[in-house]
Amino acid sequence: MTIGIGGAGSRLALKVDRDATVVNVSQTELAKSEAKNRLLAVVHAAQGQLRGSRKDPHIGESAFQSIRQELLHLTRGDLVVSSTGGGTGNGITTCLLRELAGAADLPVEQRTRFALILPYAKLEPSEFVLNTTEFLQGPLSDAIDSGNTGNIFLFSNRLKFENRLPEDEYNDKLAASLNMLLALPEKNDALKLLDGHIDHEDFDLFLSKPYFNYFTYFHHDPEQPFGKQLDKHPNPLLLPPDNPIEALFVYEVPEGGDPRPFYDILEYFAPQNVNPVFSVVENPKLKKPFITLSLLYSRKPDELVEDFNRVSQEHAEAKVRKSIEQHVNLPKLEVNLQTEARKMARQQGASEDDILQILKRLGKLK
Ligand SMILES: Nc1nc2c(ncn2[C@@H]2O[C@H](COP(=O)(O)OP(=O)(O)OP(=O)(O)O)[C@@H](O)[C@H]2O)c(=O)[nH]1
Ligand SMILES: [Mg+2]
Repeated sequence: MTIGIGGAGSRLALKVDRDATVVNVSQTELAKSEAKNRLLAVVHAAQGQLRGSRKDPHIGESAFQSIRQELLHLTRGDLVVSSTGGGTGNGITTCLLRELAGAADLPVEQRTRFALILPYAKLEPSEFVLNTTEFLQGPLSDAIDSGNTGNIFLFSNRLKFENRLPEDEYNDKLAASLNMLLALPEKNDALKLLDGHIDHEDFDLFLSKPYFNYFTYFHHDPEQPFGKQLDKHPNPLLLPPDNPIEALFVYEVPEGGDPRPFYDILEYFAPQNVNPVFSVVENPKLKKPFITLSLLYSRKPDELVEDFNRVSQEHAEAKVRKSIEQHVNLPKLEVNLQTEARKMARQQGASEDDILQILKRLGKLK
């Protein structure tokens, strides 16, 4: 089952899985949710209970205690969906990650996967960016290092802001994309197998590794080099990947289609020392081959944070520039050096002419 934490996490989790459990500190938000399964985390400050944690992760963290046992139980082996910018999702997920970092080695089937929604630093409030930076650097990094998490999906809100998409529509896109990947085992079951093999266990094993997961899918053109096609068809909803450590793909060919181009894909990965897990299946509904590819990569959270800091720094500078231009009319300072020098000389009781001459000799005055 899927667990959605906080506002964004809950909305997306329900789109990924209609039976998802949603978690919030805000009674108001929980009451609005269509979820059948809702879990209220209790905050001691009365305001938080009604208004959420208002971007303060400490409130989410303190509320975690009230649901600790239940949440740990619910999330084992499942998918947690949360944003990293706000207070509730960030705070509660932080505590979950700390628990994982401190736990003894967890068996594969108990590892939690995380789908995280990162803010678009260029256009979102700086609190969201700061919360995210701390989250990536601290709890996420420690949990990954402990080896106790499953895959981590880093979704970005970039496209939502750049294309001005309504939130609901964007959530539909994110959910549809993630479900393309998560539905692969069922797809494999339903279609005729031509080569390779991925069963549910292989797939679960892949998803339970403590790496970032980047995936994309596109119609494959057997005439074109695979790397070029991969570059041409990124998944714009996810942060771009680093060099892959592992890969998994399902290659679908139309009825009677040629399954052999999948060798090109294996060849593409060979120099990178990656041996993909794969299956080749026949899909009678297709006219052209189609590939769904997932890459596991490891990226130092520091590097992620650096990207974030760079963008948010530019963002902050641009904001300051803009507000200066808009609100502050700085009088043009026209300093006449000769007048200033005379003034200084008078103040110091020196001869004005002597000072001017010295300055002229030094080339400071014309
Ligand atoms: N894709 C997507 N992003 C969202 C949605 N709602 C909020 N966000 C993003 O999530 C971040 C804010 O986190 P929320 O999930 O609203 O916050 P929360 O976890 O409920 O915490 P508080 O409201 O601060 O208590 C920002 O980066 C928003 O742009 C949503 O429905 N979809
Ligand atoms: Mg909220």
